[in-house]
Amino acid sequence: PTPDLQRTLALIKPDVYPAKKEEIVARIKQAGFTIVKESEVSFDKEKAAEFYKEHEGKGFYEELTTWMSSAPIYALVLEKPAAVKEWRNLAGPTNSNKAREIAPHSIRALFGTDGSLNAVHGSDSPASAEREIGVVFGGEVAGVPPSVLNKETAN
Ligand code: DGI
Repeated sequence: PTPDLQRTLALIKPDVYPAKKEEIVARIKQAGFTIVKESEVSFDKEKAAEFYKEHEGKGFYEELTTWMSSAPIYALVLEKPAAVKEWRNLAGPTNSNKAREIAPHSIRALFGTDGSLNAVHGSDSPASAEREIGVVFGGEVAGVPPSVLNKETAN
């Protein structure tokens, strides 16, 4: 049977990019993800607002979108069975201080600062992953991984 291969979006945020990029990418590979696509990207304010539109109106939205458009970031499309959940587990809790308490080996525990400067982003559902990959890279790498389609037609 075909494993439930999924894609998710990872971002290495301005607090740790570029300084910690190689260490973080090494952990991603170590955890068994395939990197389908990767690139430095720069969000302008409009792109950051589109990316984080679910948070529009919240107290931290202005600060978040200003920060994420203030410097280059590094974006990766990761593929693995259950990639969405697996990458969020490796990233750790949103707040890096909480991460250090309950997930000390997570990326946010190791590289993040606090509840807003937290090193990495991970999509929170397959639907979010598809939308976010589209926002960052355009449509061509979003959606069902071709490897799943290939396996389904091959077997
Ligand atoms: O999916 P996550 O990145 O773990 O968390 P999220 O989608 O709820 O929030 C997106 C980002 O916004 C998060 O990585 C950091 C920031 N953020 C979330 N909640 C707060 C926050 N920033 C501040 N300052 N305060 C918050 O309560």
